[in-house]
Parts: sequence; structure tokens; C-alpha cells
Amino acid sequence: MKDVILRKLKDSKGEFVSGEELSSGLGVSRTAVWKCINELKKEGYVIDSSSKKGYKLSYVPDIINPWEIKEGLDTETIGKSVHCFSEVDSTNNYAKTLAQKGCDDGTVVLAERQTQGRGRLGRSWDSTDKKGIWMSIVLRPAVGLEDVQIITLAASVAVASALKKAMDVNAGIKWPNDIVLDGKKVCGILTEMSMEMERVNYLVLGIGMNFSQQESEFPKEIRDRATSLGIYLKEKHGLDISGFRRSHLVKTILSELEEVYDTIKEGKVGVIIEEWKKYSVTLGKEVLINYKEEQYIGTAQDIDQNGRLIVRLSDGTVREVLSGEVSVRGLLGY
Ligand code: BTX
Repeated sequence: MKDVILRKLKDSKGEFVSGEELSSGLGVSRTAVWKCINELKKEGYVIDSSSKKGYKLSYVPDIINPWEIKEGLDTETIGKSVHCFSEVDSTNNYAKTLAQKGCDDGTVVLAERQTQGRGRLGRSWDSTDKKGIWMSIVLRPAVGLEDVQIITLAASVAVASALKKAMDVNAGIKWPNDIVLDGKKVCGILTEMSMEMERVNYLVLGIGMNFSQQESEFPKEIRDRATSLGIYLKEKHGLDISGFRRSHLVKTILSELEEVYDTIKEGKVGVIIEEWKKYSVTLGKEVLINYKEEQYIGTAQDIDQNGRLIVRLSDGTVREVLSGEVSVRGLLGY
């Protein structure tokens, strides 16, 4: 019922809607409407009440809930089912539980805060309350293990392209899928999967986007490497992040993700690779590769059709590097 009331208030575009109209339209009492209005107010919506005129929505907060995400979402698969929480341990964990229970392809899980946000290779992901987009998407592509890396690269293309479309931000991609702004990480992507008979049963794409943190809100040890859209927009363009909505960026990411997902389903992997290269800040750069006990320096030359990074070492040998097993660091920042 809350979503219907919100819809009506939004549709009235800043005009009052009478309590009578809301209650008769919904077939509920005016007290029930009043209770809903109070719940919306508690969530941060600013709603003016007048005993004569009714209710008027005057401010929509930057909150993550299924109504804000689904409103105007132009996708067919991704985001048809959206689960939002104020707190979870990790949205990837929750998404995995849903996937194991058989949820639909494209199911989305979002949380305002993660208590145990995870990065790759067992690392942790700082997920401050209401300051970022902590989101996981369940995908059920009909592919084998060899295509998983491409899907991960495609996700980073979708995020970079969404940043451009929604916020006019030019982000780069550090192989395989860190999204960076001026050499600092603004977003990380963690792909986890379940395999069955050598086919992908499901994938969980975890996307962590720093939105409005101040520098002091990042843990000390990552301050020199992490940034948020808020820090970047302020420094670069003198813009305040409060003029942007996380929900708008989420919708744009989901829409871009559906586009690259469709491209992969059509078998056009080359298109994804070319797009990825446009955003790459790794290719052509010297990189330091950490693989188990081994460390080597080389030049990142290309990525192949499976998304492996092609690195030429100083002695001329060429190595194909798969993500997941290595850490790659640019010698000059990212
Ligand atoms: P990663 O292993 O590439 O990055 C993790 C490393 O990045 C950490 O070791 C730390 O140095 C640094 N770091 C930690 N938190 C942040 C942050 N907020 N911003 C910038 N740098 C940071 C990248 O892993 C993949 C991260 C995926 C996160 C999403 S959030 C939704 C989903 N749920 C979940 O538990 N993980 C994913």
C-alpha cells in the first residue's frame, strides 16, 4: 500500500492529494493512509499534511528501497525482482541464498550497509551506512566456466558506461574490473559462482560503489587508494553529490548491465572486449603481477577473447594472466 500512496503523491507533482482520494482509491480507511504517510516520513520522505487539502510530497530522500529502484526502470530481466535491506552481512551472501532457492535470473539485492562486505581473494570491502551502493545481482547465463571472466568484464563496462550516462563521470577500468577515478578505486566488482556439470548454475555479481563518503570516512589504510563519487565531483567539477540520487545510478547500472548481458547472450563477445578496451587504464602500462609466491613486472599489452590479460615480460616472454588467481598493480598508481 505504501508504494501505491507514494506513486500517487509523486504523480501529483507537488500538488496536494486529499486523504479521501487516497483512502477511497485504495479501499482503506483514512487512518490506514495516515499510518502509511507516517511510515514514509520516518524513512525520510518529506510530506506536508493539511487537514483541508490532504498530503503533498515535497522531498524524496536518497534512499534505497524497491519502489525507488523499480520506478522508471527500463529493463526486462535485470531488476524485475528487487530485495532491499537496511543491513546485511554481505549482499553477495544474501543473493547466493536466493539463488540456491531458485530465484529468477536478474534478481537484485541491495543494502544500505554491509557488516561483512567482501572483496576478492578474501579481502574485505568497506561498506559505510547509506554512503554507497552495495548491490548484488543473480545471473543465470547458459554458459561454461570459460565465459565467466567475460561476464565480469562486461559488468565493469556496464558500470563505467552508467557513470557516464547518469552522472557524466569519465571512469576508467583497471583490469579485470576495478572502476577508478584519477587512479583511485571508486568501485569494485566481485563475481562468485556455482557450477553444475561444468555449466554455470548461477553467478552473483557484487558491485560496491563508493557514493558520498568523505575522505575521512574511509579506513586509514585505504585512504590513499579509495575515492567516492562525492569526493571526485567536488574536486573535479565543484559539484555537490547531494544533487544526485543513488537510486538513479542503480537504475542506470541495471539498464546498462542488461544491455551487455544481452550482447553476451547473442554471442558478441568481441563487442564487450572492444568496449572494455575503451575504458581500460591498464593496457599499455607497466604492471606488477603477484601470483602465489611469484612476482613479476611486465607491460600489459592486450586482453584476449576470454578476458585474459596478455603481459609481455622484459625478457620478451608473453604470459596470459587470469583474474582470480593474481593481483595486478600498476607501477604508477593504478
Ligand atoms: P578487491 O579485492 O579488488 O578490493 C578489496 C580491497 O580494496 C581491500 O583489500 C582494500 O584495500 C580496498 N577497499 C576496501 N574497501 C574499499 C572501498 N569501499 N573502496 C575502495 N577500496 C576499498 C573488489 O575487491 C570487489 C568488491 C566488491 C564489493 C561488493 S559490495 C556488494 C557485494 N557484497 C559483497 O560482500 N561484496 C560485493
